[in-house]
Amino acid sequence: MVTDPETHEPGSQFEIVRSVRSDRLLTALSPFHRLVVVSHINPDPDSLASMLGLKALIESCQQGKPVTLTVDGMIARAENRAMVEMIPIPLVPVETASVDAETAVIMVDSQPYTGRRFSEELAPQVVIDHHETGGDLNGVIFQDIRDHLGATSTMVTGYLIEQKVLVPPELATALLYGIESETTGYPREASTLDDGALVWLFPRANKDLLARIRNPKLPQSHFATFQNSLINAFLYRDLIVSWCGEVSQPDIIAEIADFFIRFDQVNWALAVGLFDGGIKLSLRAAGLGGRAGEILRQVLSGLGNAGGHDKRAGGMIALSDRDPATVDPVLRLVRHRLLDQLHIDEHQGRRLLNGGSVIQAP
Ligand SMILES: [Mn+2]
Repeated sequence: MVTDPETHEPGSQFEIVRSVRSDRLLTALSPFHRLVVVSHINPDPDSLASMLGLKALIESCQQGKPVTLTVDGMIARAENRAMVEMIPIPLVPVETASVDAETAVIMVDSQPYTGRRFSEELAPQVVIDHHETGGDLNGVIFQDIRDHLGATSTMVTGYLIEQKVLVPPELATALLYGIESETTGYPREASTLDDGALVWLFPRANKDLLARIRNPKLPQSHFATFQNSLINAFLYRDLIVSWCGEVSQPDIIAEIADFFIRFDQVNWALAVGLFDGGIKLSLRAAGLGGRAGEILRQVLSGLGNAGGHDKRAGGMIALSDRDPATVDPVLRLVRHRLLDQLHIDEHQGRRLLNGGSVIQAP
């Protein structure tokens, strides 16, 4: 029997007249004639798949209602680009989306006023998210915010199951990858609902397509950033800090943090890089009760924005210019505050790697 990832009840005896979340979502949307879906900047597979799933839900349950999916920033990581190249996701730049009194804005995988968007101009009527970073929900008529879940795609999969919407292989693949990309790394942040959704989606997904999304070709800049991050990695007790320098795409900072948290001598990993007029940071915590989101918020307090969960967090600091005289003091302050938060003595720092021999090409 299929377990419903939304309620986690297999064919429950409570099925009588229970109003499920997707019913309330659809009721909230029914007075509107058009829908625009927005997410955070540089959308990841979870937000892209959630948008695609909502489009399928609305097109099935409120037929004829136009649904516009928008993109803010860039789709950068090779896996994410592969996903949107192989699964047609009709995205328009968010600044071209027009909204009137008959249009509802749905925000997925983010909340208003959390510093995760370029503009707050499109105020949502509906917010569907799993982040702990609370936003300003003024004027929101339907919200489904469950921060114990690993992915927004899990919620959207639940809606599709509740409404018995046909999920074609490409959509199942997108939702599966949306959940998987948020929950596969270690430390893992997923709930039984995420696992239930993965189990439901797997037989419906196109596994060849999934394999191609998971393993895209990588540009030369990817390896250059890894080289930089290894050369400039410093150990402070059980924390590793990697200064990646200028990066060619913003998502690689999270990949570097995921890479270093696997080092067997650390419980914490911070990756920092410069991208597009700002500093991007990713923090990982390997241990139990890591509080990564809370710690990064403290570290960036007054400097920028941060958000995330206990084990995985990200943040951004805007810079007025790229002069080392501007950048270096900020980086020093970030390191100082993080060491302070983790009660680590600054003098313990040492390079992860020293030298290494360059061999002549044979
Ligand atoms: Mn997400």
